[in-house]
Amino acid sequence: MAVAPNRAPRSLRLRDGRLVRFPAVMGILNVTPDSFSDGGRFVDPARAVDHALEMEAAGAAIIDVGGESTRPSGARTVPAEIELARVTPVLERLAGRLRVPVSIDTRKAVVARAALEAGAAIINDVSALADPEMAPLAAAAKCAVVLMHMRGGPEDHIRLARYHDVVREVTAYLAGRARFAVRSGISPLRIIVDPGIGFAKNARHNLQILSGLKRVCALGYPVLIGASRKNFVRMIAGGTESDILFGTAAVNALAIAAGASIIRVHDPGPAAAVMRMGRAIAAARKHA
Ligand code: PMM
Repeated sequence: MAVAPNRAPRSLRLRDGRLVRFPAVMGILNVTPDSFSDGGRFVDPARAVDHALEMEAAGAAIIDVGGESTRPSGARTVPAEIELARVTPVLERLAGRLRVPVSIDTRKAVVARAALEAGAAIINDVSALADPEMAPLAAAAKCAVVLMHMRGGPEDHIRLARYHDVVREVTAYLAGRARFAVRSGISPLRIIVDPGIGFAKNARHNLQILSGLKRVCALGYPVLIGASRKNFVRMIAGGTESDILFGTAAVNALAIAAGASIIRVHDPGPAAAVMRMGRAIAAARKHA
């Protein structure tokens, strides 16, 4: 059953009528004490809101709010009550202040439901609808969903990083989860897929996915890439602040050139500049 549009749509229409044009920058707002890059910085809701507004001003077209760190190597599963206590005050304060839509980065339907009630428009689910309540919730709410590839929980990332052909296996998994989403009543026009950079993947797997990204894009769904500041960037580009920033920018530029629709980043300013250049070059190609 072909469920995806033939080519990835150029934009995403949200349930409230707002349009996100691709390629788009998603700014990361981790309200967690332990995320690998920004852990602890935005636990205070007032600071979190200020940072969301700064990211919007810098060019983020979506703000992704998360209350559970899923970073590889040792992130602990957080009980739903704690996740809710972290994200709800931030979502409530953001409502009416942000012009751009909010996505909720969660694996738990109970957290997603509360976030949708507080105004979120997108569910970013790194477990690709593993919670049995998640797909019915997304279908009924008519919200967009990000389906990401990973294996096991954050604690098994390294053990499970074994593939014959990582691009083929990840693409097949995403196609399967998208079929499941459509069977569950989620419109194919509301599905975004994500190969899950760094999730049960070593540096070589991440590079193989990025170099084979066109095969993921050929699924016909918008593709999200979250490479920002991840370990493989530090390993390859170098560990200084500018190495990490430029290394991330290089990944994002190449991902957009390969057809990615959304880049998820900690630093929306540089990412938005990369995206503007990408758009301009693509537009010039059309007129050539
Ligand atoms: N990475 C992290 C968390 N959530 N969601 C998606 N869709 N894709 C990702 O690559 C992703 C994610 C971990 O990184 P962080 O701790 O910097 O948020």
